[in-house]
Amino acid sequence: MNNEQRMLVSLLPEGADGALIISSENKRYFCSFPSEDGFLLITRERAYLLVDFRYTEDAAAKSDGCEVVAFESLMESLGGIIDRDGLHKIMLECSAFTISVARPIEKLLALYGAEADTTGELDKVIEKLRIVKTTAEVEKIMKAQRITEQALSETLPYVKEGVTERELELELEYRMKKLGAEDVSFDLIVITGAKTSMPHGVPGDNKVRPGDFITFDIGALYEGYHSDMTRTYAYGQITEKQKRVYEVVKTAQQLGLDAVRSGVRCCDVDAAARTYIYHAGFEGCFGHSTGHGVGLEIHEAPAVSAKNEGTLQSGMVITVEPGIYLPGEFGVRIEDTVVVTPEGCVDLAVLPKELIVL
Ligand SMILES: [Mn+2]
Repeated sequence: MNNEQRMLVSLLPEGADGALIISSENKRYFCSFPSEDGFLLITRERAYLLVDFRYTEDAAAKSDGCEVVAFESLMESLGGIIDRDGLHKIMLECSAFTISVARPIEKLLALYGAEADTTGELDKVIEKLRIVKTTAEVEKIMKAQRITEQALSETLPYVKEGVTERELELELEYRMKKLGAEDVSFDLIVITGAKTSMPHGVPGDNKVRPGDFITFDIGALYEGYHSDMTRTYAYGQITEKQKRVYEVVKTAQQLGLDAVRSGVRCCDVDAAARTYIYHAGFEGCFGHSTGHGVGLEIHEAPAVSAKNEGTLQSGMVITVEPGIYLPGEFGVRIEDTVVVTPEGCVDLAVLPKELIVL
């Protein structure tokens, strides 16, 4: 067993004999092998990674702290372990199981006089472990961030009148992968002109035109870890209103960053950015939360939102990304990913945030 597995076991409630994990992110977290199919069963004594023939060789080479079990029938194989190890209560990773998989497992366990815990308690335990990152995890997020910024720097010279959002998006993806990313972190957002008022607009055939804002909300995936960053640039001459909105967002984002420190409530970081935007006359134009955790998933705990009264802890990795969106006109968002520290935070993004006219 490895350290992560032992930590999980130490947090299992009394009476639980093991945890059945199905998501590739959590398999990666607990045994370094993110297979899409099969299960990772972590008991109090040992861990089993159940994989089929397609993955056995790779799993044996890359997995950590577990016994690789090659199965022909997943259910028979799982049943055999439950029976042999005398397991009575197994907690399921509820957020990852579909009903069509969970029901047969409950039936299987019942055959051996065992039961499944489907309360979601295991998900809470795992969240508690994953919410604070180790140095090794932060290094991977930082590497993903370096790739993202390098790719964006290499792509900016391609921003010219007539180039499309899709072309810029492809250029970014190509460069990220060439720089060592295993994938993009999410469907990259590269939007121009009036479409920048849509926080999650999809790149299309819009061509860059003078007077446009261009928003890049982008990230790379590196060894399973995500990065997340947004920069908004101007192309050609923009209006006074555009400049003012940009400055309001930039200041709000800095106020959000300034509020980050271990012990501070997430809702207070949200409020620091939000209040400034609202007081500047843009109430109703910032309809998403200020940030979110980043790690093996692009959006994970903690939510940096008005509703979350939980406090930040050192080692959490979160985004600070306020925006102002004016439908039919334009939008601006600026986002950094930061590591929470006792004194404040370490900003993983280094690209400037002053208004840049391309
Ligand atoms: Mn984000």
